[in-house]
Amino acid sequence: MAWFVIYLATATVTIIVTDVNDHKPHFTQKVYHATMSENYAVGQSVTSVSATDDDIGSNAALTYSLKEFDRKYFHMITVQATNTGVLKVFRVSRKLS
Ligand SMILES: [Ca+2]
Repeated sequence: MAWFVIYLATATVTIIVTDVNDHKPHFTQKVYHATMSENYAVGQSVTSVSATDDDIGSNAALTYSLKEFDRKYFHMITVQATNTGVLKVFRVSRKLS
């Protein structure tokens, strides 16, 4: 006899995009879904997000961040070259045993 125990967990994070003046940025998707393994390491990328902005130059430069509560397990980096945000693992919790 064998048992298969599958632990599933979900997390919802709120990503904030900020910019400089004039036109507001808009995320290219309202919701991003990502699946990650329990073996993900700290610093590993979970997903990337992007927004568009009708401004040009530095006014179109975007900064992505997370709400404070979501920073417990994730952190967000902004890739200036592509104007995208990357969600990364900040902390892992493995207290199942
Ligand atoms: Ca703008």
